[in-house]
Amino acid sequence: MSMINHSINDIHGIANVVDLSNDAAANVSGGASTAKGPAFPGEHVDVILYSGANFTGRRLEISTGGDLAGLGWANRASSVYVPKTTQRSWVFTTRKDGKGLNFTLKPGQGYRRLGRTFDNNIEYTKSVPQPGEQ
Ligand SMILES: [Ca+2]
Repeated sequence: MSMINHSINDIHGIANVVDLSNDAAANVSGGASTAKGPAFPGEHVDVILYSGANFTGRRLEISTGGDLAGLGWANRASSVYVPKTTQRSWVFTTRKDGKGLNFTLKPGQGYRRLGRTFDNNIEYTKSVPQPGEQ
C-alpha cells in the first residue's frame, strides 16, 4: 500500500494536474491551434480520453465505464478530461479488472499529460461517488 501511495504521489508530481473548472478551461480550449482542446459537449459524455498529451490526437468520449480494451482504447490514453458537466468523479486504473494503480478526477478536472505510470497504461475506468455522496 505504501508503494502504491508513493507511486501516485510521484505521478502527481510529474504530471500536470489541470483544474479545468474555471478560467483554465477557456485557456485550454482557446489554446494552440494544433491542440484539439476539450470540447464541452455537456450531454451524455462523462469522460474524454485523448491518445496524445495536451488533449490532442484521437479522442474517445464515453459515458459508461468498463474495460477499455473493448473500445480499442486499452493502454492508449495520454491525457484525460472529465467535463464539469459530469455528475460524478471517475477513477482510472492500470488493470482491466479495475484494480492496480489508479487516480481519480472530479468533474472539471483533467490531466494534460499523464505521468509515466499511467501514460498509455489505463485499461479501465468507472464513475465513483463524489465525496460526501453515497
Ligand atoms: Ca497515447
